[in-house]
Amino acid sequence: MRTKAAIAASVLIVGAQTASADTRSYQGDDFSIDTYSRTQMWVCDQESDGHEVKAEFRVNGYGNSLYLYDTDGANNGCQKLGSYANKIYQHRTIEVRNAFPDIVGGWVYPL
Ligand SMILES: [Ca+2]
Ligand SMILES: [Ca+2]
Repeated sequence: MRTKAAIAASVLIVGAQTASADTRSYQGDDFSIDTYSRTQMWVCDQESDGHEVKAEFRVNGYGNSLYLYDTDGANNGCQKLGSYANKIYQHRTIEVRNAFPDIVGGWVYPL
């Protein structure tokens, strides 16, 4: 008589660490994040509060701030901009409000 042994293979899924240390600037749950070794900018609305969110960011070699907008006020994915030839060296999240001052997240400086 043959005995069949069932072997349960358990697969451990470990959260993948991205190659670069992506850095986030939060405003509430909304955030901006640099990705792809600081060459691409994302801005992610996580609140569905009707307010537009934008990332203000600066890239090495450019004098002025650049902006990336998530305008629909809904938590439905991130907007992306890049890739840049040079590195993003600072960014922050800003919630845009029409009748009130914008709410500005802290600058972050990705390494
Ligand atoms: Ca918001
Ligand atoms: Ca959105």
